[in-house]
Amino acid sequence: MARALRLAEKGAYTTKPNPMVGCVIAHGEEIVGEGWHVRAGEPHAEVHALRAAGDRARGATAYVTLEPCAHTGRTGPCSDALIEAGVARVVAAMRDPFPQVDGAGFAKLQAAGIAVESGLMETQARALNRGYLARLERGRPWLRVKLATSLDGRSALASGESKWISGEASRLDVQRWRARCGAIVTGAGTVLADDPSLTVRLGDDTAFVAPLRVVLDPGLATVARGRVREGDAPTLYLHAPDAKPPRDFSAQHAAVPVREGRIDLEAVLKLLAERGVNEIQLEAGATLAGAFLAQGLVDEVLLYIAPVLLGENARPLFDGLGIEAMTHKLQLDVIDVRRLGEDTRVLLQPRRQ
Ligand code: AOF
Ligand code: ZN
Repeated sequence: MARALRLAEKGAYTTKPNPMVGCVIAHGEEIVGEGWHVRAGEPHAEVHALRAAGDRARGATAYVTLEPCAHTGRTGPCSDALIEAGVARVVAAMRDPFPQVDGAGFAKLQAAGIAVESGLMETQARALNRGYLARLERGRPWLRVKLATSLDGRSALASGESKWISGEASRLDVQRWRARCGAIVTGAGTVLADDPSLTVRLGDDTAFVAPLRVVLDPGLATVARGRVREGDAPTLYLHAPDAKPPRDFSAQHAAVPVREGRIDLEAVLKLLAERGVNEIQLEAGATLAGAFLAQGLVDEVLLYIAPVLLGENARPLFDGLGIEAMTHKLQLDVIDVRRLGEDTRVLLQPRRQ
C-alpha cells in the first residue's frame, strides 16, 4: 500500500478534479503489476495495473489507495475489471465518498466472491487526497494560504508591495504547490499592488493541469489590467451582483453575494467546489488572508520565512483577527519544517477547537 500511495502521488499535478489513486498487484511479496491514475478522462489506476499484470492478475491481491469504482464515468468500472481479471483479494486504503461509488465498489467485488479489506494506511490515503475529500465531504475545497514573511512577521510594504521577500528556492517551491491546486485565489488589492501572473512555472517539462486563476474583485476594478489574464491558464473574476463586466469582456466571471463591500467567502468556496476545485492556494494580501483565517476557512498555512526585516511600517501577515487577549490567540500545529536556501519553510494547520 505504501508503494501504491507513492505511485498515486505521481498524479498530483494532473488528476484534478479526480483523486490521486495508485494500485499495486502482487502475489505475496512479488509485484506483478502497478499503475496510477494519470489524468481525468484517462484509465484509472487499476486498469493500468491490470494491463501490466496480464494473466498474472489471476489469484493475486490488488492494493488500491481508494475503493475501486462501481460506475461507468469516462472509463468503465474498475471493480468489473478486477473481477474479470480474476483477482482473489482487494485491499483498499479507504472508501470512495463519490456518490456513485461510496461502498458500491466493495459490494460488487464481494458479490463476485472477492475478499475485500479496507482501511490499510487510511490516514495517509486521506492526507494524500485531502482536497478531493474536502470537496466531496464538506462541499468546499481544501484551502492553503501561501505567505512569505520577514523575520519580523511582515508580509508586504505599506504600499502593499510584497514581491521578492523570499529567495529563489522558495519561489520555485511555490510553483510546485501551485501545480497541485485546482485554483489560485487572489484579491483585487494584490492584482493592483503586485500584478502577479499566478501561472505555474516549474522550469522543466513536467506535465500539469493549469489551475484556475480566481480574482475576488467585488467592483471589477482590475479587469482592465493585470498579468493575471495573460498566459496559458483560465481566469475567473468573482464580483458583486451589481457589478457589470465591460462589454467586450472575455474572461470568465460570476456574481457572488457581497455584504458591506465584502465578498461572502463561504459562497466563493462553494462555487469553486461546484466547479470541481479540490484544493485552493490563496495568494493574497493580509486583508483577504485574515478574513479567511478569522472565519475558520483556512486548512493549511504555507509560510516562507526569509531572513530579512521589513520594519514597523510594513504590513502584517493577517489583518482583522481581532485578538485582544491571550485567550483569543489562534493556535496552529506545525506539520513540517525545512530549509530552502536562506529561507525556512513551515507548513502549519490551524488547530480546530
Ligand atoms: C478508481 N480508480 O484510479 C480513480 C477513481 O470521470 P471518471 O470516470 O474518471 O470518474 C471519476 C471518479 O472515479 C472519481 O470521482 C472517483 O470517484 C473515481 N476515481 N476510481 O477506481 C481510480 N481515479
Ligand atoms: Zn475506476
